[in-house]
Amino acid sequence: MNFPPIVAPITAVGGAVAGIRVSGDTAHQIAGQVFPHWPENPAHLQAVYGPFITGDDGIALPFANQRGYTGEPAAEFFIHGSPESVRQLIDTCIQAGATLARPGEFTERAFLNGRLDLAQAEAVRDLVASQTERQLKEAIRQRQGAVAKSLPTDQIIGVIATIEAHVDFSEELGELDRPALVDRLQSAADQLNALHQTAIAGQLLRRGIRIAIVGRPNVGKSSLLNRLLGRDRAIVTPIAGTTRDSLEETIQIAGLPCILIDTAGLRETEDEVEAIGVQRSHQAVGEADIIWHLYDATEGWTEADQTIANQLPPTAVRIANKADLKPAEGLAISAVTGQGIEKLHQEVERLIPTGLDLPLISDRQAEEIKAATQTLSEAQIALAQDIPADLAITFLRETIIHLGRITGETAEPDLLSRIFQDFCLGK
Ligand SMILES: Nc1nc2c(ncn2[C@@H]2O[C@H](COP(=O)(O)OP(=O)(O)O)[C@@H](O)[C@H]2O)c(=O)[nH]1
Ligand SMILES: [Mg+2]
Repeated sequence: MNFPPIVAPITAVGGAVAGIRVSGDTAHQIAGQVFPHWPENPAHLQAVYGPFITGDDGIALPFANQRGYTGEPAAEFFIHGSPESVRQLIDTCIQAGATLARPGEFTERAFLNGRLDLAQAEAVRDLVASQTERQLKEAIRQRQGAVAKSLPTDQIIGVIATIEAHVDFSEELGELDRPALVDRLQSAADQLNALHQTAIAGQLLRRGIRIAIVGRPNVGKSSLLNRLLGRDRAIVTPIAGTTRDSLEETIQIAGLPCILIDTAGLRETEDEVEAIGVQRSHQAVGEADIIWHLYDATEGWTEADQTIANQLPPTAVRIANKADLKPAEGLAISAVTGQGIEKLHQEVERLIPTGLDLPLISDRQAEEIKAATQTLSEAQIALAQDIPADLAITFLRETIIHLGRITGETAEPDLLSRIFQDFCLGK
């Protein structure tokens, strides 16, 4: 294939060291022009230290054809992290024949060169963006190919082959065993359904779990937020109504990304500013994945707490706070001493259980799986009834096309460019 050389920084601005990658058919020649110590026959991954023609010094790292990230001959340079030094080296590479890479172009090349499938390429983006333990773990698993492995593509292709053989050699092979094929397709359908069910957890893992902390004034909502954050973000006072606006903080709970929302409370109020806060609280509750309804253990469950509970969905979790002052039934915690807080961690973990065999798919992948499930079931219907087998083949081919869009085998160019556009420069 013909891949003109491209160049871009691969590290973010602000570090002590900066990395730059050149990739393409003539990457090694370009490296030779900007780095005089570049070896005549560079060995894969054999780093060389020396000066660049820009004046800065650093390390040049060769990648042999089909061995590096992009699958093309490539070179990576590590120099001092000065933005000016980076700019000069990139300019020099451009003068030597490279063009500046588009965002995502390195990964796009890796895909075009067969180093990654499309789901793996998307996982690279997730991997780089991951900020919590579970996000990282899931992105690594998907970058290793977990999505493609979980698709029943081969099973479906097997069924297509069986039907085609019978269409072509109907005399030799006899009647098509339609019920057996419907069964084989059902196991593929079950697999697709199971995979589709991971999409909700996948979405939560990518966007973060929204947790609204609600309750009447002074029950300790802000104190709980501060306890979970490990620092004093929200103002805590013994005067009711101090948190007039909702506060949002992103933290990691049980390795999961969580957006905690300390609401202003849900009480009726004459104060105009507080009223806006109350309005926002209702919105936060509506958008939340988890609602923690705090009440004061020293006062017990009061009528005012019940009034709030009546405005909440039944999924809201009742939590007795200030359990250090008075023991309470059910889920009891203390925002001050930290007792019982680990039970809240478990509440969060339930949304994205650990140890799932299947990858947590993205919304895009879920859409294709849904479409694939649809055409697969039409193929089953066609086979179950006395409809010519060609129609079933048509539906099964459509199914394969939908699944192929997940891995990129059947992805149209505009789908590819849409996906790679989402990447940052240097990816
Ligand atoms: N002893 C004890 N006091 C608490 C606890 N949580 C909050 N408080 C106190 O209760 C008061 C109100 O807390 P705050 O977090 O501002 O309540 P909010 O209005 O619901 O946000 C403050 O004086 C806190 O120090 C707790 O678990 N134990
Ligand atoms: Mg508060």
